[in-house]
Amino acid sequence: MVAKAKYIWMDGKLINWDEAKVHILTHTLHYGLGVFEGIRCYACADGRSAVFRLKDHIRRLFDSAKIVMMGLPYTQEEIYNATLETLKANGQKEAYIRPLAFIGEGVMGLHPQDNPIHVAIVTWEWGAYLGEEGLKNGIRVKVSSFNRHYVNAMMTKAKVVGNYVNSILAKLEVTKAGYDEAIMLDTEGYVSEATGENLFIVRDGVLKTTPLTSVLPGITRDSLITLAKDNNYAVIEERFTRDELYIADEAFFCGTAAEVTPIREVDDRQIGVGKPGPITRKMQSLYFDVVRGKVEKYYHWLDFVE
Ligand code: PPE
Repeated sequence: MVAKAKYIWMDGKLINWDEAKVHILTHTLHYGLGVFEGIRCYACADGRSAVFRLKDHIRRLFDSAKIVMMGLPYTQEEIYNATLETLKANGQKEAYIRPLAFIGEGVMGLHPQDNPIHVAIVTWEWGAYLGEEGLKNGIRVKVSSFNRHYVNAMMTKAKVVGNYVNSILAKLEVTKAGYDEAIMLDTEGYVSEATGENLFIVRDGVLKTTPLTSVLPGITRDSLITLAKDNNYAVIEERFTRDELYIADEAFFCGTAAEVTPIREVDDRQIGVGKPGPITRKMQSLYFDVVRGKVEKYYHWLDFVE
C-alpha cells in the first residue's frame, strides 16, 4: 500500500490526498494514452533533500507528450516548480515523484479531440523497488516470452501509460515462475530492457549497455555512463544477445525506482560468481553517493528542496 501524503498537486493546485479523484469516463483510463515520469528525491548528507535530475525528467515528460501529440497546458518550468512545491508541502525527506499527464472526460472513442489534459504530481515514500535484499545481494531474472515493443507499433522513447501493459505481462509471467524481474528482447531477438529498468553487463572490465534505439532513454543509464567514464571505465553502447548476457562477469539493472540493482542469475545461469561483482558495487555506491549529495562534482544534477 502506498502511504498517503498530505497533498497531491492536480491541475495547478495542491489538494488533499483523498480528493485527487477522476471520473470513470477519463479517456486515459479507457485507451491508455497518457504520459508519466518517475523521479526520486533523496535525503542528503547535509540534512537537505535533493531531487535527482529533475529538469531532465521533466524534459522527458514533455518529449513523451510531444511524441503522442498531447499538448500539456503547463510549461516545463511550471511543472518543475510544482514538483518542488509538492515535496515541500508534504514535508517528505525522501520520496518517489510521479508526474502524470492524462486525458480527461469529454468525447469517447479513439479521437480524443478537445478533451482536457490534466496533470497531477504525486509524491510517496518508496523503498528499494526490487527489495533491500535484491539491492544488496542481487536478483534472479528471466528473459520473458514477451518481446519489447516493436519500434513502429509503440513509441519506445516515450513513457506512455499504455506501453506498460507489455511490462506488466512480462513481470507477471516471470514472477509467477518464481523470478524477481523480467528482461525483454526486442523484436529482432536482441536484449532490450527490463519491465522498468535499463540493463548493463560487464565483461573483462568493460561495461556494455543496449543502445537507445528501442529502449526508454533512461536517466539513470545516462548518469551511470557518465560516472563510469569519469572513473576511467570503458562503456560500450551496442546491441547484444541473450547468450552474451549469460557469459557476462557481472550484470545490473538501473532505473529511478530500481536504482542500481545487481543481477545474480539469468535464466537459471549464474552470473559471474553469483553475487554482485566489483564494478557493479562500485557503480552502485557511486550512484548512491551522487544522489545523496556526497559528491560536489555532480551537484549540477541535484535540485535542493529548500
Ligand atoms: N526502461 C523502462 C521501461 C522504464 O520504465 C524505466 C523507468 C527505465 C528504463 C529507466 O529510466 P530512468 O528511471 O529514467 O532511469 N521506470 C520507472 C517506472 C517504475 C514503476 O514501476 O512505475 C522508474 O524507475 O521510475
